[in-house]
Amino acid sequence: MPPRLDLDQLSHLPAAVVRPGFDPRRLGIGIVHLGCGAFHRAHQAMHTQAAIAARGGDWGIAAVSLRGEDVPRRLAPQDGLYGVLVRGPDGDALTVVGVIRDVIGPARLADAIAAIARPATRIVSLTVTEKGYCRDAASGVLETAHPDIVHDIAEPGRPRSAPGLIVAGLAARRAAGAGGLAVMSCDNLPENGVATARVVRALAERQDPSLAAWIDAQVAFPSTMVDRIVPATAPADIETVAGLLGLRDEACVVTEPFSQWVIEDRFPAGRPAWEAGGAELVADVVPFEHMKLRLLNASHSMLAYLGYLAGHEFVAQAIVAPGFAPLVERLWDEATPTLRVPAGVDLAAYRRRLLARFGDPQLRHRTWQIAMDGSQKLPQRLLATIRENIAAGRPCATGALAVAAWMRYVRGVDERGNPIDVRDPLAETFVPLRAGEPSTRAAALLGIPAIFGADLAKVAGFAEAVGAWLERLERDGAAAVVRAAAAA
Ligand code: CS2
Repeated sequence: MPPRLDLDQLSHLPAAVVRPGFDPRRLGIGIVHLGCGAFHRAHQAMHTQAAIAARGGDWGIAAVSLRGEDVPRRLAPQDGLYGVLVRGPDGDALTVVGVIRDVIGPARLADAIAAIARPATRIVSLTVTEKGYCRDAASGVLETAHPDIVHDIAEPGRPRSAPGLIVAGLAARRAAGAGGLAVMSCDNLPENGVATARVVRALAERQDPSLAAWIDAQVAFPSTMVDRIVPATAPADIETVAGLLGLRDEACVVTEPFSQWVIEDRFPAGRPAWEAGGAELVADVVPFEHMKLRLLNASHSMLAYLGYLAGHEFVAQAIVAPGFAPLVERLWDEATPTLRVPAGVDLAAYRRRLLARFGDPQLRHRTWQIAMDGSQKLPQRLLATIRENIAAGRPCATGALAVAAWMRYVRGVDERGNPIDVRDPLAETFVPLRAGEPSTRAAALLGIPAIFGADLAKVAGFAEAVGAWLERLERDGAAAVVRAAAAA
């Protein structure tokens, strides 16, 4: 077996491998990042590496893994180094990333709190997925009954949740007199800065109202739009990267050439020169977030549910199956009137590019992976558009089909009678709603306020439309429904 990638190996890498462009040993830590999954490693970490290579600065990252020791176990023996394999039409490019300078697992969370309190730390960023915010997905309010939040209120010094860790870190920072900083969400939530501020502030208020006031005065919560498709790393990817590196890399990621990062420029204690690392710094991120969530992520979720049900393991298989691409276009047509298209964006070109990205056969992106946590994703991806269209008297039939596809999926059994591994924080809530006629089930699921709010179940005709799609999905199967819906 080849030796492991680490700092000592950095000067002996094959010539074709791109190196960090600075000496990782001499890079100080300026960012504490929560959630060190494949997406962070292929997106913010790479842009930050490019910014440091171009303009310098001690913007190394202390990466915190809240959920488990798997990522620390992979990264720590490699001194935080890992490879990003970008697979493009013109071939593969492998970059070794060296910005992660510390890797902190759940066993060392006291070190994460201390890292947030250090004066040299100027940004806390996070990619903890939608459910990591412990909020009611429909209203955005902190879920005070969430077991991790209950725990963090009882034991604020030993947090389990992302909001709990941020509050504990900020409390320590205030006590240390280290001043304010920016807390930057990089998750797929609209106005993710505002969303983060809401849960952090609500939790701080419970613990110490003076801390909440300090946060209001000292901490900025810039919003961001992030976009790069990064499937979970598969064992075959680790083998491919080992072949290219001549070294074993247990933390590598494989991704597409496309990457976009739009950042609201509010950083009271400074930031890396991300504009030199491929990011766009803007005053208003909201139009970018809506465009991305309501086009890319909305169609991704629809493709995930319908694609999985029709027997497609990967997005690239679903998108070329009969009817799927035209149906995606219909969903985008419904979403388009709700968008404020950002200046300089050509929507038709954006949509063409999205279809090409979905169809990239080198990206083995599982429909099952995207189908996960639907209860946390539907509101901002599909339901916001549906609500706006209903209010304006515009059609939303394709959106209703996407919702019905989610309902069919969470029934937990596929079209061949095999069980579906439904992963969702609300999975227990769906179980009792699995029986009965499609129309009854649709109405019952629409009655979950944490997903659909109090309004959607009551909108005249919407429950019926969803119920009718659900009935067709159960009678005819997803492939036939997609074909028919695309041709109608
Ligand atoms: C996907 C996203 O898993 C999902 O829900 O829709 O992770 C998607 O790949 C990214 O947002 C692309 O930027």
